[in-house]
Amino acid sequence: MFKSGFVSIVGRPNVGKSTLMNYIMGEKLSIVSNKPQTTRNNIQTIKTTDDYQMVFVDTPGIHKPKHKLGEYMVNSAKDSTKDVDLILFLTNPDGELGKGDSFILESLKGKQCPIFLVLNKVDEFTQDKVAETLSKYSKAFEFDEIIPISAIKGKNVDTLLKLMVDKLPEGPKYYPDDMITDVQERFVVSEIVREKALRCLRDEVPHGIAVDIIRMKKNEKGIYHIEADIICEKDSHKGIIIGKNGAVLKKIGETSRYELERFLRTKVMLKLWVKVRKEWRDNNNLLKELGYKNVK
Ligand SMILES: Nc1nc2c(ncn2[C@@H]2O[C@H](COP(=O)(O)OP(=O)(O)OP(=O)(O)O)[C@@H](O)[C@H]2O)c(=O)[nH]1
Ligand SMILES: [Mg+2]
Repeated sequence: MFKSGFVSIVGRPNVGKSTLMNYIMGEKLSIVSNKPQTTRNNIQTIKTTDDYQMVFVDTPGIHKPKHKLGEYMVNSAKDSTKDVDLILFLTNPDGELGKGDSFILESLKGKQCPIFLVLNKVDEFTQDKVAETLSKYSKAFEFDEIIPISAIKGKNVDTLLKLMVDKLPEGPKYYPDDMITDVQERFVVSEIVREKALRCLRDEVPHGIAVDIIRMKKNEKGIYHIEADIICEKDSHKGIIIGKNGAVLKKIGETSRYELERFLRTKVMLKLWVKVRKEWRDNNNLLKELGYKNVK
């Protein structure tokens, strides 16, 4: 019997949703950073084996939105839980059940599909905290399974995967065997640059940046020429992104190029510019241009 189904991964920002999906896929398809609100779109990846096909939806962290981009992100995450076969609710075992998680759990009440509680980052917390968290969460919501894991170390992820496969219904192959994601190459390229920028920047800037690929062309020698704008909200941010003597921008460029070459499996020439677009996160037209589709 062949099994298949859709699995949505939801939770607050920064709990490790993208890290978990990448680990299960064995490939980095969704960007990761230690800053909250890293993922901005639902990113679908597909794992196909002889026995099953699982389609994962990595989602933006659910938070209180402060601008249109935030609303788009939270709506995307919530939409992902409609019509799926399984929901993984991720959180961290810090012993608390705060407002953010209560809000998400409230929105999951009444869903027909199984819901797992996945306590990620057990490597960072004591056994006591894990136990305390388990008891608080299992009182607040009736989960179908509860699994403590470490997505970064892969601890217990095999067990989680087995439990997930158990819950999958019998079904067809929705996608061809060799398809691992539904996102376009150009999107991954812009995300790689955004991730490197997030990682090179101080806390006040990251939420306010976007990356726009303005050119991406392979020449006859197989070398990719890529040009991209890093868009920020303020002149002062532009200065920070460029850095003293261009040092920060250079580092963003170098680290991006390294990963882009691995991803595209060829040499890459990368040019980056920094542009200021005041309040772009509240500008519908700019949001659409930047690929945040269906902004209301
Ligand atoms: N110690 C530890 N850190 C982890 C683990 N999983 C993820 N992280 C770290 O937590 C941070 C956030 O990880 P992400 O995967 O980007 O989290 P996310 O839930 O996708 O975040 P958003 O996209 O912002 O909603 C990164 O610095 C990860 O390296 C884990 O199991 N243990
Ligand atoms: Mg993420």
